[in-house]
Amino acid sequence: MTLNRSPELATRPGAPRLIYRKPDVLADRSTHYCPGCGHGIVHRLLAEVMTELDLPAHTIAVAPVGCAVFAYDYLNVDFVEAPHGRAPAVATGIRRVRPEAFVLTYQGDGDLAAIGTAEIVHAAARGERITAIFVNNGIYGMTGGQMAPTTLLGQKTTSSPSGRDAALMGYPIRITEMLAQLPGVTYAARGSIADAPLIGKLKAMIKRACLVQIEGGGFALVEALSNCPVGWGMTPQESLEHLKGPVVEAYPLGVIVDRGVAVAASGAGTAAGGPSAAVPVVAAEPEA
Ligand SMILES: Cc1ncc(C[n+]2csc(CCOP(=O)(O)OP(=O)(O)O)c2C)c(N)n1
Ligand code: SF4
Ligand SMILES: [Mg+2]
Repeated sequence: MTLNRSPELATRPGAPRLIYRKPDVLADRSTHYCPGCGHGIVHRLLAEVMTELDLPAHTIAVAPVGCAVFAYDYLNVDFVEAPHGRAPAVATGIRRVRPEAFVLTYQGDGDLAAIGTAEIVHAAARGERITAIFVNNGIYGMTGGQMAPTTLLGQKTTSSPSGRDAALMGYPIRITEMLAQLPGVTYAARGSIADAPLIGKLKAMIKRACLVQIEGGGFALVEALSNCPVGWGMTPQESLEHLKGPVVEAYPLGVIVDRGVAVAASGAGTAAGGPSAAVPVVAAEPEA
């Protein structure tokens, strides 16, 4: 489809109207993600929010190990690649030496809720002024679909071929609720990529989590319930239905805590300072 590129075309009766444009911060390249994978949706939302808040030039992001390891190829911002699970520790170091930067972490559930449990808990407890994006697809996608701490009871994976059995393998962890109890956490919310309205709400959560950092708050976390059609053995469409059914029953959507920036800014972990001169301060918008 040809889109409007000139005022002359724009005024022509019946001319196509531009209603969406890919943010420049989203790299112009095809991705390695499997068809229907939710990681790409989360990348796009991050690109949109960072653009709307004028953040790309101020951002230092930390990429995970897992399927999103190549996030640095898709988002045109400065990136550091962290060893598996260590993104919050690497981000803490960045925060210490670059107090003016906008610091973003991106992690999967194997990364954040298994191998990196210690790092995420202590970064949250310290109230690090970091925006953390947690993509929970309930599985180790990259390595062949093994069970993660977030895997549902009864879910079949390559390491739980008969289904996750609580007696043998324990219960799923709602790590966002666990972290939300810590006073260093200014904001914690869970959204989903399952359909367009939910994607809109997820975007509003990501925006709020970015604004918390811009305005000098503490740790801000957004969990995005996502799919892994390949690891789940489903079609992309089936995986979205599954997300809207059993997954959301186990992981309820919504804002879990929002302590407000003023409260967190006086607490521990915000010694790096309030809003930086280099990062623009933007008023919060209501949820989509
Ligand atoms: C220290 C270490 N242990 C294990 C691995 C192997 N490994 C790479 S990715 C991965 C799982 C990633 O799962 P998740 O974080 O949920 O990301 P997804 O691929 O599902 O998005 C594992 C176990 C590794 N790279 N480094
Ligand atoms: S294995 Fe799963 S998480 Fe990884 S790219 Fe494919 S669908 Fe996405
Ligand atoms: Mg995963």
